[in-house]
Amino acid sequence: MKIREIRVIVASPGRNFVTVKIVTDEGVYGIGDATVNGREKAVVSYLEDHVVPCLIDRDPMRIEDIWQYLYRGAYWRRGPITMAAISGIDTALWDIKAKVANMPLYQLLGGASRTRIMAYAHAQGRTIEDVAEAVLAKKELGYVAIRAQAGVPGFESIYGIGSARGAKNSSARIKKLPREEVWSTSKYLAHIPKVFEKLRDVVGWDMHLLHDAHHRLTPIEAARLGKDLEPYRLFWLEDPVPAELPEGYRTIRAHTTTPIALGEVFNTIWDARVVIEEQLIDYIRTTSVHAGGVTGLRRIFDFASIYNVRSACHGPTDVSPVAMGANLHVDLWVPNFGIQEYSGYTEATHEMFPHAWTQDGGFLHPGDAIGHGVDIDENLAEKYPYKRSYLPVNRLEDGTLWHW
Ligand code: CS2
Ligand code: MG
Repeated sequence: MKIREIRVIVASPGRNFVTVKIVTDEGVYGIGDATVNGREKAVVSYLEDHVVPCLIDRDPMRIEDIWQYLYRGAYWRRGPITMAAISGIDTALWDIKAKVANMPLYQLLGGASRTRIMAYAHAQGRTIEDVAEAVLAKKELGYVAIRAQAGVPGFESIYGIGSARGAKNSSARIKKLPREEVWSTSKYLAHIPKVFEKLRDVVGWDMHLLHDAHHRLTPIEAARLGKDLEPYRLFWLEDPVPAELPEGYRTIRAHTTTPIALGEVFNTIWDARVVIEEQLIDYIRTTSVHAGGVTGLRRIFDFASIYNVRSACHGPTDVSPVAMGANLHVDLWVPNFGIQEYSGYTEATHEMFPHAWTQDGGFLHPGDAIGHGVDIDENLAEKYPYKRSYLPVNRLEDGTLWHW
């Protein structure tokens, strides 16, 4: 079997997605997600200009060799663009291999370790009452784990609660440039414990509550937040501190028993090494599209398993239904499974990516179709052309650029 053609499809059924389709000389094909939110075209060029020409006529069964060829062979290793390109190719190759083997991907990985996959939903609101209402609405849908994000009094727009009506620079939105938000760590730290106090009052204790700090704190601030949230027994506190300096997590760990989750911007096992090896985190949140496909993800989760760190694939709306499908196969197999993020898709996205994976209340399953079970409708994709779009940026009240 040989790789005959690789197509890179960019479409925007509500948001931009980059999808790789590898077609073999025997007609079997595979699909992979290669989306990097706000930098989509860089991955397209990396694939079309540099990767695709090297793979034509290669044997698609040699997944590991192709992974190593693209990782080691490029000399310039790691980084979100390179690794998303490798991820797209790798996931498509696993799809092909599982189709040839005539089995769902999770069988090829070693078979199911569980019957269903616990997912967490997002709930958000500007006021504490709004968040409580949003959490109850997700509970009604059958979720047993919910991430709660709240507005901070005095700020128009903040991470996780969407762009407010009055968001500062609406002219930026009209020009489709990054929106700018304002942030104050001290106001946030004073407010968030009150949010979770109220949420426990409202939903009780038989519900997993999660919170995402989106890399905005210093280690000692995160340690304080972890301590202040201890009475509310969070499932986790996510991304408290940027992980360029993983040693900072030692401070957090030394001060709080609130579980810590990290990894959505990690690309490789090397990014995750210190925090896993020193048991500084409880959940590793890498995802197939950003951490080297099924091959990369499996390697990270296996490594994490010997340090009591559990899996928690990143799964926001910018991780396409293709990567979601691949994640779910890994989730069903992985012995040290923790949880899967699921924040849903637009109807157009579901339609453009027909998928075998299913949702039942707060639980997901990859399905039993052969391969990873997700396809792309290329005719529909043509109807949704790429739209330039950016993530917001964040500034402190005095204008200093801060982490978004
Ligand atoms: C987030 C993401 O899902 C999450 O936990 O942190 O929404 C993240 O901001 C986006 O994926 C960035 O593209
Ligand atoms: Mg996050």
